[in-house]
Amino acid sequence: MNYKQEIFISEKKLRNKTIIAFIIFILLLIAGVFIWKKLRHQQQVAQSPKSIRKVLNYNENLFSNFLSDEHLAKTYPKSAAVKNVRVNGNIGMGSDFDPSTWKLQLVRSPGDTLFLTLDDIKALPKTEIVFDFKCIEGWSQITYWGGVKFSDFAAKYNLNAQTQMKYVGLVTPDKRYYVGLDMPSILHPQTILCYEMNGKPLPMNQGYPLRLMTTVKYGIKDIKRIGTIFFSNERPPDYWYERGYDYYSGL
Ligand SMILES: Nc1nc2c(c(=O)[nH]1)N[C@H]1C(S)=C(S)[C@@H](COP(=O)(O)O)O[C@H]1N2
Ligand SMILES: [Mo]
Repeated sequence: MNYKQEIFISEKKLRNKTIIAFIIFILLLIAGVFIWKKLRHQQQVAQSPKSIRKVLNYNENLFSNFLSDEHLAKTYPKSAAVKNVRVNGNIGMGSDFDPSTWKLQLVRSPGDTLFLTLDDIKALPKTEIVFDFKCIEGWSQITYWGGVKFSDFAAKYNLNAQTQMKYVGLVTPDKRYYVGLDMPSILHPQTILCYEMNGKPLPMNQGYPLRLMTTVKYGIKDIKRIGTIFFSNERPPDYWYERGYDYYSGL
């Protein structure tokens, strides 16, 4: 090979390499555009209201199937419950109260109030629960309670229309302490109208004759000494909400 031939061959090689590199470049460009278009399409699908609705429906199902009914708070054996249950909060618990004349006022609608005795309530199926009670102030205790599931109570007193509403309000007989709960929380299988603690009637300072007990809220919602129960589509007044706490106070 002479000098000229050598230059010619290497020029040819170089040209071939350039062509191959160019083809690869074009192919990659096409692939890039293709992938980009595909991604953009997927994003548009994801952003369309229809698919957001789908995701929401999916979440809704997830919540109603897995959380509200199946999502039960951890429970404990009775032996794990403390004997000395802390007493916290005495608003609406004044001594001007005669338990012997107490009746629960169940306001089914304005002008339709049932007056129920403790025996009426005790006649319903009893539910017991041992769980870790939590006060919003930062302490907790494993405690043991007995009463009737609010949902059983609602079934017994034909509260079908009432439980279609959004909220329940509960008030002490002197109206000084009051709470509002969203309907799913009051109908939760671990929410009870409670008349026993540690297998005995509620002590006076813990809400005798009847208090609320729920695993889905902080203790502020567990109103002691219930006088009246009513239903509403508006948020019922709530003592601690009025003082800056979260209305739902959920756990
Ligand atoms: N009537 C009434 N119920 C009440 C209160 C209250 O001050 N008055 N305090 C609440 C708070 S903040 C807590 S933590 C629990 C405490 O219940 P216990 O005293 O049985 O421990 O009751 C709740 N129910
Ligand atoms: Mo509390």
